[in-house]
Amino acid sequence: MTLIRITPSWQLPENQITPESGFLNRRRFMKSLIGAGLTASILPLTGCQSSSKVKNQDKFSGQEISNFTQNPNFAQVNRPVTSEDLATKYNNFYEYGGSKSIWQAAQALPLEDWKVEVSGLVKNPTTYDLDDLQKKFPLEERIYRFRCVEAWAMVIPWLGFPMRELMAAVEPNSQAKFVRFTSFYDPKITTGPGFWANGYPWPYTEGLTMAEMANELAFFAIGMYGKTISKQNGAPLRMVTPWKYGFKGAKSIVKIEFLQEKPATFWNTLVPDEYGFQANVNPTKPHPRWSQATERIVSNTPSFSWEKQPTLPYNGYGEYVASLYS
Ligand SMILES: Nc1nc2c(c(=O)[nH]1)N[C@H]1C(S)=C(S)[C@@H](COP(=O)(O)O)O[C@H]1N2
Ligand SMILES: [Mo]
Repeated sequence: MTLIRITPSWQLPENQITPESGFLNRRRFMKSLIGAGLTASILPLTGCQSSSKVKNQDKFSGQEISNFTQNPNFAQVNRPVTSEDLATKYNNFYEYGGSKSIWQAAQALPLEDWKVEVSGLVKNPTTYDLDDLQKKFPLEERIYRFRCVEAWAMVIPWLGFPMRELMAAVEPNSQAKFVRFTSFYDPKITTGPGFWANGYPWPYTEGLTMAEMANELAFFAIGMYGKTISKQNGAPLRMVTPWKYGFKGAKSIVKIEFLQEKPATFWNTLVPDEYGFQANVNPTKPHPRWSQATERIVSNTPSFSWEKQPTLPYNGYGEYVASLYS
């Protein structure tokens, strides 16, 4: 096993410290304190205790999957696949903490009796359990580029099924224009960010248009690296939309709703000018606080030495998705 050394956040230059939490200015901080009441700040302690009772692994996280095909259209990209160690130890998952090192805290996620409710403007509302999800949709592997809005990039071999297979099963009706994805949230368990995130618009939600969801690229991952997906990467089911910034990819999904109106989403509600609903990877559209022209390839070296490469429009997937936005 390779030993990973990720530079601790206190060693990073200022511009590399978790910019997704960087908007936390004093005004918002005060607002969240007032909104939540100071007593709520003792909650994280209770959460730590309950996490030790939860089983670390079961068949829906970290177990080998054998019955999948490799999709030949997505068998490789023009850079190496990120090591599994790195992809599972450098994460954004605010429910379990505000740093990149949340993989242990995320083991508190309880997968037992998980259900995914698919509802709203559909002909066949369905609640799936995880056995249903693994059996109903043929599984394929797709190697996709991954680009966080913070400008770091990885390459991940996902296992799962196209979102449009699920659409075909539940049959959205003609009124459905948007879909909202909701992540697992339980204030006793998802205590990671601590008191500063009280008053935030939990649970984490994201959304797509119907055309985006029906696109060939849009994918539900239930696995990665040949195994059921790790908790820190969003077990048991997460969204993968490789032409969009990573924050679009809601993890640990419990609900999928087809709607007429554009849904409010987590980051867009908090910081609308930085996290647009559309949020496609775009080198010519800078984030208000940094350029998006280049990206840094996450590797096992200290982050200041990470290789810089030009950002590609739609993260290199323009041939699949550019027509959605013309
Ligand atoms: N529920 C939930 N989903 C989430 C997040 C989160 O904080 N909570 N972070 C998002 C962001 S900002 C990114 S970059 C990706 C990170 O995915 P990874 O940890 O698997 O690389 O997850 C996205 N999905
Ligand atoms: Mo992100």
